[in-house]
Amino acid sequence: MSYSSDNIFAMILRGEIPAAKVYEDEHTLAFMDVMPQADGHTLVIPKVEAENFFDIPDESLGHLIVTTRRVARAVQAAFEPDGMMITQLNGPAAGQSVFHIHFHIIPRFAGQDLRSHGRGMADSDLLQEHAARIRAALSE
Ligand code: DGP
Repeated sequence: MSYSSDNIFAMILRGEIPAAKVYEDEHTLAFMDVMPQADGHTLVIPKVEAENFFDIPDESLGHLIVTTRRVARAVQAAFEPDGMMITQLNGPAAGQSVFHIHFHIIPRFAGQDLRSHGRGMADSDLLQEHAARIRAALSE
């Protein structure tokens, strides 16, 4: 499959649909997952057109992983989870549903199961509140 620019994350990058943004720079964008598997579930995407881990250029992957760690540190500070999952899915068989590469940052709380992947829309005010908490931690 080759990259298609009509995916939902490309639309967010173009400003065609809204997102609760937490961080943006020249190469990357981070925003709240609209179907969070846990509170604080954040997505990080590159601005380059790439479908998955295999077709993203090395340099862009470098920017993407550095931003992912930066945002993950802020999520850690904002939500104080017991652990943190950083995941990245490639292909429908692996569960990928949006074909613009992204890393998931998913806080894990002891004894708390994850909510289902890609199901159940969160309240948009709550997502904005969570994004504000992460942005505050980023600027500390
Ligand atoms: P994956 O299945 O790994 O491709 O993850 C895609 C994630 O994107 C999934 O957790 C749900 C989330 N998602 C789907 N549509 C939207 C959207 O329109 N906005 C936001 N913020 N997240 C979305």
